[in-house]
Amino acid sequence: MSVQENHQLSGDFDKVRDDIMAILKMKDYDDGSIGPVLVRLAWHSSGTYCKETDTGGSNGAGMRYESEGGDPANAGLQHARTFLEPIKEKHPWITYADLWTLAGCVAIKAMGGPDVPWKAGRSDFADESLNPPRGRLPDGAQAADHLRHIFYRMGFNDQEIVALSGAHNLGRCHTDRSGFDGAWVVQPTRFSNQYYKLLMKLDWQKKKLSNESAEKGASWQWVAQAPGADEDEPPLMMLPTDHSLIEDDSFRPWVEKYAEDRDAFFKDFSAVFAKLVELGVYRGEDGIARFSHLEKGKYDS
Ligand code: ZEM
Repeated sequence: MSVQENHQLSGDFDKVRDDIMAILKMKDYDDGSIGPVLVRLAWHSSGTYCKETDTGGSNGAGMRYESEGGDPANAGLQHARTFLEPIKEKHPWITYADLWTLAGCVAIKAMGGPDVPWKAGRSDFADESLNPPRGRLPDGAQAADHLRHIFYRMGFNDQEIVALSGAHNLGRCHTDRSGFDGAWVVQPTRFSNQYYKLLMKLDWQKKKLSNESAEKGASWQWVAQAPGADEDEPPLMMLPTDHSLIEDDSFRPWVEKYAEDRDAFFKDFSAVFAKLVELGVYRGEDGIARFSHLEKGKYDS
């Protein structure tokens, strides 16, 4: 057993949490916080899970390798990984797979969101042979049927899809990453249910995007001026997938509920984000996660 495996459960996770908290504010980065991009890192490391084949998910930290890290769907997340590197250096016993998921949970809480239960024990792949194939993460240019295809594969239902989408209260789109442009809410470093309120309330219009964006698969998005904003301020935005939540008869009631009931959203978001970062993480009796159900059998014997 490696040194890493011996210590990865007994390390001081409270110290790691404190060190993550201490790097969240960054004046010159986006809206002054790296919290949103850390949340996206946790999500994209987990969102490759497929329940049929029991592959993908946060265990393994496959994004360290080109096949996953270089996926255009993960554009920009190299920044998140680099921001966390000093923390890994200071606490070398923590695995990347644990650090990336923990950082997302810490960031959610620090930005005013709910406590998300988090458990240690993920391991890091020794090479990229167990990495999931590309193409498992959602494409914002699509609509409700695509969201179902992607999130049902992970084992989520319609309510959970709408709750997870509320993460778009945080952060922004970057033309040089996804091709989409702008933030969903006025205060994108504050966790709230504004995303749902704005989806319901504003007069969203389709806007064509630049050729540079179109080349990344983002040919248009929804835009609306924030309430009370000057005309020269950049508008708020919604992805086609975000807006599809209010066009769909099964998704829409959940948008309405979360717009009206902040506490219900916080509670449901906490549960669903905790479920997300646990996908495909199977711990043995020693508390250390195995790689895939096949490998699990091998390790347990
Ligand atoms: Zn996102 N997301 N996402 N998301 N996401 C972006 C940014 C962020 C979709 C999507 O295409 C995009 C979830 C679900 C879905 C965050 C969290 C979560 C961006 C902008 C796109 C295009 C990337 C860029 O240009 O930098 C789609 C289609 C989703 C399907 C529902 C879920 C689930 C999330 C967490 C629970 C966050 C925090 C960001 C902001 C990142 C940042 O850098 O500010």
